[in-house]
Amino acid sequence: MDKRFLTILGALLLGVALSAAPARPDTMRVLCIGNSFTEDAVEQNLHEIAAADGHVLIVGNLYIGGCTLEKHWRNAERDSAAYSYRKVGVDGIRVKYPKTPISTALADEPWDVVVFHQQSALAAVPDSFEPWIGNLQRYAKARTPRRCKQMIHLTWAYAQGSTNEGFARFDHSQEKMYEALCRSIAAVAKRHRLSMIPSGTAVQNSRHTFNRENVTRDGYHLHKWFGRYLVACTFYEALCKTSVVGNAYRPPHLGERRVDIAQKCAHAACLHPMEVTRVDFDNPFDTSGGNWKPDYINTDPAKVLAYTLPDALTMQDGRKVTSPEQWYAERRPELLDLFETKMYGKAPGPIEGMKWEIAEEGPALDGKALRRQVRIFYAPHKYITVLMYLPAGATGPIPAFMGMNFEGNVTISPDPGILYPEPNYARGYRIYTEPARGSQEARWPVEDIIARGYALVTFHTSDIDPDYDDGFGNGATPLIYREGQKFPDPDQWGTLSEWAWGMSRVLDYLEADPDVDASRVAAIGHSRLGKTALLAAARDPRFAMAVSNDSGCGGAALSRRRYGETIRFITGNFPHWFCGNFFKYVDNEDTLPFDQHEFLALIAPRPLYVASAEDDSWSDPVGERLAFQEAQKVYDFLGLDRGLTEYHIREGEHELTRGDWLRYLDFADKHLKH
Ligand code: GTR
Repeated sequence: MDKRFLTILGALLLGVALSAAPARPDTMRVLCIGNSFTEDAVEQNLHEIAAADGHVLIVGNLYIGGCTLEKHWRNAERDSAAYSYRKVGVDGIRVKYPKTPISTALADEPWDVVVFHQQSALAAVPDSFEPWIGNLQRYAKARTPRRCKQMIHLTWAYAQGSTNEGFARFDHSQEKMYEALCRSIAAVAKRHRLSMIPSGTAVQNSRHTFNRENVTRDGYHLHKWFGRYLVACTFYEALCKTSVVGNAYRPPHLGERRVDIAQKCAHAACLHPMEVTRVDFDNPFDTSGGNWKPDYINTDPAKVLAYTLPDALTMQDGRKVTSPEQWYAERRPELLDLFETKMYGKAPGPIEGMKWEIAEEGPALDGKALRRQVRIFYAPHKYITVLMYLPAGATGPIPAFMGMNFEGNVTISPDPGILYPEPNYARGYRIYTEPARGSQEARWPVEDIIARGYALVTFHTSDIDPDYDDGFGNGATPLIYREGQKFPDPDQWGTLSEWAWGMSRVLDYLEADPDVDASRVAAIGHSRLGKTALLAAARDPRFAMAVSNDSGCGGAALSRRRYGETIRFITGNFPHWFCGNFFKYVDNEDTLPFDQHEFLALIAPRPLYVASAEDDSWSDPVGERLAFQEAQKVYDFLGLDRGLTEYHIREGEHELTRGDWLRYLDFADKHLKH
């Protein structure tokens, strides 16, 4: 039957106007019989990538979430109008046609390619394809032009730690799932003479090349910018047989480096569809190993470029700060506002009527401590699980150290009483299994802390915002959104600011905890969490003290020194940490209206401890010390005692050690003990 007639018939049946593309010889028409993985793969970017190379790609996706091949076949057999048919037309605009049967979509265009997609966990099970794939092939063949090619989608393995039920089939192992997918799809492709779109390998390439966490957004669906672009690149190259490397299309919100990585990983997958390739890319800092190329990053003290620091005691309008009162009333608020709007992003205030519940309490550490675990609800279904250790038998409210942890409360001590997060709550982040218990113990000398009469208060970053670039959709991020807003404004919070806000919410709780004196709480943190502790204390004057351990770039280190980690690298590796305005200062440090010495000065008049490590050149120990010394000048100007500020540099690497803690405890003894 004439295809145009069928199209018109289909359109009439749907009551909408589906239209065949004008016949340009280089037009390619691809129809997917798919599901949500297909939605991630082809409904965005693909048309644009092809257009950048001068191709016209018409893309159709017959969508049912989680659809299996068996169900596709049943739907075909009954001609059931079960699909949301999405079509990206010649103009690149995506239109959704509800309640469409497969037959109508097959008749909608003279398709050049039909791609079959199995449900993501079943795709690794060859038996699950039979006899459905053969039936569907025949069904499609009878309704498409003779030249129409048929393909199969090699989908991707889930993120390690994914809570998708299908993951159990692979013992929750990403590698096992990937290998099973390859075996299964290769066998099906051979048996049914299908060629393959190796998305699963592209995803795996990227995991091995760059960052294991960044490809998916919830543990199995693709990250909205990076993962989707990566897989669209793979489709493009597999369909159009043109290398995607160097393609000029730029998806929203992806830096050049991740575009480069995605293109190369997709290309490598098309060249070697069944093996993982770790691609070379222009990566000055290898996030997996910490090796950076010296030509990109300066770690040579002799090569530090000249710079002039802004004067902490000069207002933006050029006026000199002439009195401590003026500092507190004018300059400090001005600086805080600049740091909030140009670097970290503004956070909302406290949560009205915030609720909490004691989830667990009991003796711990051989009776030396009382362990208390508290859930603090900051949004419906969102809460922080705070883990506290208090010296057993403490009488009266005591001072405390509050610091977030990187990998979950269970990692800070082998104490078997520490609660695991509820599985669904940790969705899409790392898996919490028994072996993780105590894995970060060396950073948390709990016994020393309680023996010295302090409470330790800690919680996991993920409870506020998981530490990966998810497209600003998860964690506390959406709390600030107006209706319809999907992305923070350029001056609204990034993850560091969210975490700091979370520390303040925990302090809200401590104000109600009778055993802790909330007016004597030190904010402490290592590295990215050192940046966070400084921000929390800068913003929230209730914190009585701040401790920055190796906080480096974006923490205690001067940005203008461009030594070790720079704004370019930190925003490239962690685009979610800062607010949008901060990106203006990439390679443009001299135009910053402040530098980090002024960030440290925001802690005054409270005690401030900054620490560095000799071998931690990535954090620029010299830049940390210089910033500290400049901040001290503000303390001096304010007439504050020199004992309120302390700095140390110790031998060794980027780490928070017991030795560091012992010094912080000594310092706290001077300031937080009555
Ligand atoms: C590094 C990052 C640093 C620091 C560190 C950490 O990869 O470049 O800014 O935050 O991570 O938090 O351990």
